[in-house]
Amino acid sequence: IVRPFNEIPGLWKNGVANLYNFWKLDGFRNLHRIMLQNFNTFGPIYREKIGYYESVNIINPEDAAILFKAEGHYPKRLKVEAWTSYRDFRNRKYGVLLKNGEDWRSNRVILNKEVISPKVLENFVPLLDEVGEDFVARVHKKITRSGQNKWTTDLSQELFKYALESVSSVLYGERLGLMLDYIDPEAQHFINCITVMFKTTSPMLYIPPGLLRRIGAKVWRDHVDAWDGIFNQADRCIHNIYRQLRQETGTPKKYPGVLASLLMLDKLSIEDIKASITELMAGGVDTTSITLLWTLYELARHPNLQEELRAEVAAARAESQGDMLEMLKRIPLVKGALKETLRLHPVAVSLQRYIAEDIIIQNYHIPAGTLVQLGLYAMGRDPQVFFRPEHYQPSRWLRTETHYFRSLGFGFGPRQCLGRRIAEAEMQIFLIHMLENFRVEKQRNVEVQSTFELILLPEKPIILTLKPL
Ligand code: HEM
Ligand code: 2DC
Repeated sequence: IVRPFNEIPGLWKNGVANLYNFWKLDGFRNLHRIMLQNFNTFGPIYREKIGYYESVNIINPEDAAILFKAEGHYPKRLKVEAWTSYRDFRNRKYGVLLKNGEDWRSNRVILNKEVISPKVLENFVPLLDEVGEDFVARVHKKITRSGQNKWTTDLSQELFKYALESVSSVLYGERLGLMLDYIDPEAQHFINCITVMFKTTSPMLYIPPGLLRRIGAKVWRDHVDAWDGIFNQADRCIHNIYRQLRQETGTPKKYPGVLASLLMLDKLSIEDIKASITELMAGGVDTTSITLLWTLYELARHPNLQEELRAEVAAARAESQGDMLEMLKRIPLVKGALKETLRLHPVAVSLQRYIAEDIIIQNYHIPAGTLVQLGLYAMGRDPQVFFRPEHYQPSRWLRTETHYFRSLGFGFGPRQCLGRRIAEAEMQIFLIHMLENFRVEKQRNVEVQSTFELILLPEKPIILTLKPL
């Protein structure tokens, strides 16, 4: 017999008291650990209310399958009110990230063709390969300058630049020049703004931004400044391309980038295009760079695995005579490594949907309209789901274990990450070039944990040493 919604275990009766306890536990930065602990206390399903944020949380892949089958035609994630409030406040259009319903679907279908369909990969790969080569050249230069035949550093700023350069080259078909010694201060400002934007979002998941705005709270003001910086920089890039396109006559020979393709296609309004391009540009920096940093960290901790990956890349290079598109088809272990990184260090602590129909999970009835969250971080570390979850083992993604609803780092279905193809190609190409040129080592044996700043980030700097092979 199915049990009613109100019997789901958890703390959901007093949102304000729960918010107070959450705050005491420093929950704004520990969300992932608190979720893990809640699953330990309540089992594979629990209900929760913190401030005004109410949800049902699940952890099992089989339950995730039920959730995504009930997502409906217009899948809807948790509404991040800080982001919609900013756009309402500044009178800016929502892009695909924030749109819902038919407006979301019609925009998403057109964007899919230009951003995530398999056929665009051949356009992206040469652009991304060039950025990868420039990154390697930059590291070689740093190593030479150090005079020690190695470079020891916190790579995060370098990786932010690599990621912004990569996503920009694909979106605009042009280089920003971030792999050079002197970089445009505006670009550096854009990078800083993204970090601040994410960081200031997390408290506003639980305290309504409208309220914070009325009382003139600092988080809200910092959040607005951060988005202003993001939009200003994106507007400049977009305007540049728009102007070039209007001056050009005839059709260009080479691939002109996602933005120019969308403008020429003429199926979305300019305002819709601007809104989504800005989101793609902002979404393409911290996500891939942090995932790459975690991957280098894991490879530094597992030197034998690092050699195995290097051998795979060398064989792939030989078999494909350097054709990068071909190479990407011959590196299953490198792809497994990226999946393994996202399992242990996911960018998104959870996936969520407002379900479109009633469902039954763990024998509890859950009514349509409920916000259901899959605890992605908790699932990745659950020994019931992954054999020896604490082991970083890329080969588990090759054959041996079942993958059913287990590889969800980019989300699922029609609402999954729009930047997925860009992110995957960019990260694979980065690892290929790094493995071909450098050995990655780590100083001492320090474990680095995650901290929640809307996305999960390393809680302290990761210091790595790069040595030429
Ligand atoms: C959405 C993860 C990189 C742009 C998402 C979602 C996840 C995610 C989990 C929500 C999916 C869902 O609800 O099912 C990641 C990870 C990345 C990454 C792990 C890299 C390691 C990127 C990049 C871009 C991007 C590089 C831009 C080029 C977006 C956009 C959405 C999204 C626009 C919203 C799509 C929509 O609502 O239709 N991402 N992402 N992401 N991501 Fe990413
Ligand atoms: C954060 O409880 C934790 O890809 C919340 O590229 C639930 C939640 C909702 C939406 C998620 C967010 C979490 C993490 C960051 C995500 C976001 C959807 C898209 C965004 C996963 C899990 C991200 C990083 C996008 C960001 C695009 C940019 C323009 C802001």
